[in-house]
Amino acid sequence: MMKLNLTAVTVVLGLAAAMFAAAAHEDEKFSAGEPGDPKQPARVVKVIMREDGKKMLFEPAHITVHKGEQIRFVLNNDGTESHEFVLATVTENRKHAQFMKKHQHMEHDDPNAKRLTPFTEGEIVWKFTRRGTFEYACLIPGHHEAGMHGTIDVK
Ligand SMILES: [Cu+2]
Repeated sequence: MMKLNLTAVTVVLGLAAAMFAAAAHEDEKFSAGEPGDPKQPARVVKVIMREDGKKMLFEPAHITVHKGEQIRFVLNNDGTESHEFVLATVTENRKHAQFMKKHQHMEHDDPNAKRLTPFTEGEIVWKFTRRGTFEYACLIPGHHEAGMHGTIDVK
């Protein structure tokens, strides 16, 4: 009887933790702006993801855009590992990176993020509606630390 109760409590706690984790991930706000409209004109910005020895990087690592501008990010993974491009504030990306360390299976399918396997290309259309400094980063564990981040200044 005692054992049964403990099992039930464990299951309930586990379920609650999983629900909380899912909610935390889905409740993302897009501080960097909003998903773009692919039918509207957009300035194309090419971003390459690759490794260089022990380093991992984005090229370019700095982009300037104007408030209200829509950008079509054309992402190319020229590396030999999977990489991702996650657009958010620095704080949001740090929190998200911590979350991903605990949930390594997690893959992004959000409008502000794209994961690419080696030698593939992808796109994100994004409208920058707020001034400020935002970040694009690869949140795969170890990649940010290896240098995989860049900044976007919205003026
Ligand atoms: Cu990466």
